This record gives sequence, C-alpha cells and structure tokens, in this order.
Amino acid sequence: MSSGVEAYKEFFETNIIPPSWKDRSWSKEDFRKFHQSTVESKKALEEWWVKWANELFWFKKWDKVLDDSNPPFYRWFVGGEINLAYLDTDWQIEKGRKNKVALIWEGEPWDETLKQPKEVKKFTYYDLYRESNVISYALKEKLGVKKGDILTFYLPMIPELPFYMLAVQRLGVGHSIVFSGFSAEALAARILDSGSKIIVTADGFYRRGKVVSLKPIVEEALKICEKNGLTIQKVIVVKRAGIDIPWNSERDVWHHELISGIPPTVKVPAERCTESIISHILYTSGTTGTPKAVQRSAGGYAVGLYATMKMIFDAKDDDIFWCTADVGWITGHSYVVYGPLLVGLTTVMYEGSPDYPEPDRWWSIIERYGVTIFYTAPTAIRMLMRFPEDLIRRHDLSTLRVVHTVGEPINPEAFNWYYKNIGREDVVASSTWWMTETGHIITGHFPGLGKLFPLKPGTNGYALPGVTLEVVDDDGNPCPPGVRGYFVITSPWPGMLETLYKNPQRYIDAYWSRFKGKMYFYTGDFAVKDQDGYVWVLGRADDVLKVAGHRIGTAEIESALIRHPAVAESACVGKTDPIKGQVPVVFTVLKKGFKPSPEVEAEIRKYLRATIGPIVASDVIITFVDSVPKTRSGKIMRRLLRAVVEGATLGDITTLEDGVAVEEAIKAYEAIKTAIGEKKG
Ligand code: 6R9
Repeated sequence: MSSGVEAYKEFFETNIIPPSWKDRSWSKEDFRKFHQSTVESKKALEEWWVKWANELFWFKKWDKVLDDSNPPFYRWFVGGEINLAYLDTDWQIEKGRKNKVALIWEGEPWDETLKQPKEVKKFTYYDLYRESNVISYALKEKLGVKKGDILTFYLPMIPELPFYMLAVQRLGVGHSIVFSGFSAEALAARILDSGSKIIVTADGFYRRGKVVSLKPIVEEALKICEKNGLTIQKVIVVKRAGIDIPWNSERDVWHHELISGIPPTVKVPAERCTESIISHILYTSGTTGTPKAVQRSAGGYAVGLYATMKMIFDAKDDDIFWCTADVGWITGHSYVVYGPLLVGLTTVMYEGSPDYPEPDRWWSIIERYGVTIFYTAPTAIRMLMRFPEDLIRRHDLSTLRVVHTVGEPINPEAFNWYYKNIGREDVVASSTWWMTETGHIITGHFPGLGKLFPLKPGTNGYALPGVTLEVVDDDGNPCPPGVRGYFVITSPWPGMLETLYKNPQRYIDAYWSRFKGKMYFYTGDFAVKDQDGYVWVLGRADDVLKVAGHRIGTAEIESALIRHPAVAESACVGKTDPIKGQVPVVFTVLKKGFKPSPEVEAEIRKYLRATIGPIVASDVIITFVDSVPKTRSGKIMRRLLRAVVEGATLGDITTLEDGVAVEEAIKAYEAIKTAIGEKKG
C-alpha cells in the first residue's frame, strides 16, 4: 500500500460496517500508514472525513470541506446545509425506521411487589418525530422562537429533554443545557451569559427514591437574572414529579398546556443550517472562576458523531445502545441523544441512580432491554465494584458486545473488573478519551483494532483515524515514548468547538496559545505515548478536576468560597480518591472573629451546595488553616498543596514550586502539615 489515501479507501470499504472484534484482517502497517498520511497531508485528512460526510443527508452539500484560512477559527463543511433533527428523525423514517423503537426511557421508581420499574416508556422514530414537531410548532408559533435564538434547558433525565433538543434543532435554534445538579447561582450565571429568554425545566424528578424539586432552584436563579437586568420571557415546566411548586402565572406555562390543541401530526419544516448556525452551546469548567461556553454548529458535529458511532461502537441496525451519562453533559448530548439516533439505533435513557433500589439496577436494565453496547464512567464502575458479584450474576448480560468507558482515566484494576464481570472477557472494551471541546470520541480501541493492537488495561488506545494527536513538551516538541507531556491535537477535526460563545479571545488563549509558533489544540491533559503508539491520558495538567466524572475548576470553587462572609481566603486542589477519581480539598483561612468548628464547616458546605451545586459540595474536604502558602510574588503554592494532600514526603516537594527557595518550601510544607495534623488530632 503506497499512499495513505489508498489505505483509507481500503479501510473504508471493509469497515463501513466494521466486522466484529474477532475477525478483522487488515494490517497494522496499513493503519499506521493511514494515520501518517493524515498528519502529512491535509488532502488525505479531508478526504477521509468527506467519505463519512457523504454518508449523511445534506439539503445542500458543502462548498469547502475545511476552511482553515483564519485559524483557530476553523470551519468544517462550509456552505453545507444540514439539520440534526432531520437526520435523527425524518431521515430515519425515510430509511424505513418509522416503527422502530428510538428511545426506551425508564423512570427510577421501583415496584417492590412486581419487581420491576414502575414506568417504562418506549418511543418509536415516528413518535419522536411527532413529539418534537409539536414542540417546534409551539415554540415557533406560540412563543415566537426563531433561528439563531438560544434556549436554556434545566431538565432531568426525562424523555422531554431529547424532545426539546430535537425540537430546537429543527428550528435552527441552539440549546444551552445546564446539568440539573447545578445550583441556582450556577444556573443564573449560565442563563445570563447566554442571554436565553426561554427556560425549559421540570417540577422535579426522582433520585435515590426521593423527589428532588427543580422549580424552586429556577425561581431563585431567575431572581438573580432579574437583578442583573435579564427578564425571562417564559419558563416552560414539564410535570414529572407532581409536586407543589412556586408559580408565576404570567411567566410560567406547563409543557402539556403549551402543546395542548396542537395536532400531533403537525409538521414544521427543518431549517437548513450552515456552519454559521449554532446548534448548541455548553458551559464547561476551565482554569478561571467563570465557566466557558463551548460553541458548535451541526454539520461537522454530525459527521464526527456518525463516524464514531460506526467506528468506535460498531453500530449495527439491531443494537440497543445505552450510555449512562446525564444528557446535561457533552457525553449525554453526543451519545445518549444525537449519535445513536443518527445511526438509527435504540437508545436507552434511565432517570435515576445506579444503586436504587439495589446496586444491581444497571445490570437489570441491561438484561431488561438486551443492551448490546454499553458506555459508562470509571467512577460508576469503581462504585459498583464494591458490591458482591452475585448482584451481577443474577442478570443475563450476554447481549453485550461493546463496553467502553469515558470521563476520566480508568485504573487497570477497574478496567479488568469491568472487562471480566460486565464484558465476560468477550467484548470490545476501552477507555475512550475526548472532551466537551472535541464533541465526539477522539481515541479508543475499536472493533477491528483488537487483533492488531492488543488491549492494554487502562490505555486510551489509538487516535481515531482522521485525528492527529501528539504528546509534547513545553516547547511543543514530541516527547519520546514513555515520557509524560501535554496532550495536544495537531490538526482540526470535524466535531471541534468553533469558538467560545461571545468570547473568541478566551477561545484563542485557553486552547491555542500554549505552544509558541504551533497551531496545536491544548487539551489541558497530561499523557504519555508508549512504544506501540498507544495513548495513556494521565489526568489534567491544569487546575481542573474530575470529581466522579464531573468537570469542575478549582477556581470556580475558590471564587464561590471567597464570597462567604466567614472566608478570608482559600486554595483548592484535587486529591486522588479511590472511587470518585478526585475530590476537591479546600484550604480555608477564616476571617478574624471566626473560629474553625464543625458548625462553620457545615455552614461552608451548605454554602457550596447553594453556589456550585450538591454534587461537588458533598465531596469537598474542608481544611482550616491560618494561611495558605504563597510565593514571594503572591501566587498560591498549588503544587506544594497538591503534594501535601497526596501524602508526598518533604524530599518530593522542595523542588516543586518555581521561584521558591528550598527553605521557604520546607517551611510552607511543615506549616501546612502541622495545620492538617492539628485538624485530624
Ligand atoms: C467526555 C468528557 C474532559 C476531561 C478530559 C480528561 C478527562 C475524559 C477520559 C479522560 C482519561 C478518558 N477524560 N475521558 N481521561 N481517559 N477516557 O468527559 O468531557 O466533561 O469535558 O471532560 O475528562 O481529563 O480533559 P468533559
């Protein structure tokens, strides 16, 4: 095989529906050559993605595959007209999937007598099409929503969330989904930044056997918006929990009332969306106190999702696909909703917690629907690993053939447990690396690859064909195998973010300015490549944590804490946790007049719950200190604090901080050790 282009042709011809894990025959050399060709030739890279793009339905094909004339503002499939809702419903119906189940939804409440969930709803592609058309109609005709608007969804895991997502896509309207575990303040900040005038929420939902109410949080958030000059036009409320909620009759409308009277057969034409139309924005944490909104359009995103559904998950027509992520995060956007529907699968959505009523709920779901492809997070695996394996053996998991993970590094022990107990050592399994910014999976082991590149527990495998990656040093030069460096993506890929919403400068600064003279996308992660070319992502290189799979910046926690009346100063770092991956530790200095006590601690925790949200607040470790160690120029000695919480020895830490004398580091180390020791004592 001479050129990369030929290699990709062969790969493509034999892999459009990739053969299973076991019976692949294409060679390692071809694969490597193809990869090399995409690094060396823009043409080969573009041709590869065009092959995938040609598989999709476009109202009008693109004029240009990749516009890279104004980096880093890359644009894919320029001039192409596409619609995500059309692809996910209309197009599937055209392909004969009208009566196929598109979505299986299971509510959390459990019937103890019948030993089954109390509510299961199944929606065919036609149902999905009708439900979303009715909503599109209501939004357009009753509320005047139009192309280019952005709506905020603060919804739990209920079917109306995908309905609304598809409804706005149909209109060429963007969504900004805020994870329902976020607090009123976090929600308000996101609404204010996006300028959304319409919010879609629910009265409440079920979690661990309890009703969690959402509407009061929205109410509080809207007060904050009001104070900041943003008046919300409409709050649409889905009735899920049937609980009493605060109500503003001028502003609020029940979802069922909004759509009442609209014929179920109503059809709203799908808008033709070019790369200039925002399909969604999604807030994610960075290294400052303010979250940033990743922005992308539909075309490139759809191509990336389609390709990864086929390549990584080996999607076949009869697959039942279950990604356990919350739709409020990118993993849920891409692999609960848009991706699986794009390839015509049945996607499963579960409302509640994995351990309710017992820790075998997930395994029962796999059995109940015959799930064939399962996608989850290491933190959940580590949590479920603690329970007796009998809980798994009670259920028939033999339908599973692909089981991947995402969200954080997976330790070999957890991987092996997952592969053995859930995958029965007879599946494709890997840790797929990607992020909110990439839109879709970037690395992973995939069907057809296993024979060429044997699985190694804990690795992230290879870059997806068509994606070029590197592990580099401070100057942007490749690190030799086995040497830790910064993980970068060296050329544009289709699902990439296009900018940060209303903040192009931050987009340049946060992602594209790390390596002088090189247009590399800086992921913020540390990684190593091994001798065989496998990537191992080790964790974040910046001040961003992954707490039970949830991404949160230490600066966000600090900037929330500093507003608490008792707090003079704080420094937050991550600590390794055997289940959650990481937990935040905050070194807190109290103001004069306040003394460390369990009451103050509880008060601060409550405050974090209100400002950031319950997920992070319940895991945070609060440590009171008299001062936080700083360099002479006033910077917090974060690396030292990190080392201290990880139990490093004095010898390890003296060289850690730039510009800090050894004696200073020792002094700071001892002071902080004493402070922690006293607390423990
Ligand atoms: C999809 C998602 C992104 C960060 C990323 C990295 C970590 C994700 C990983 C992984 C090791 C994997 N991460 N997948 N680390 N192995 N398979 O999680 O998006 O929430 O934006 O987080 O998650 O640190 O930079 P997001």
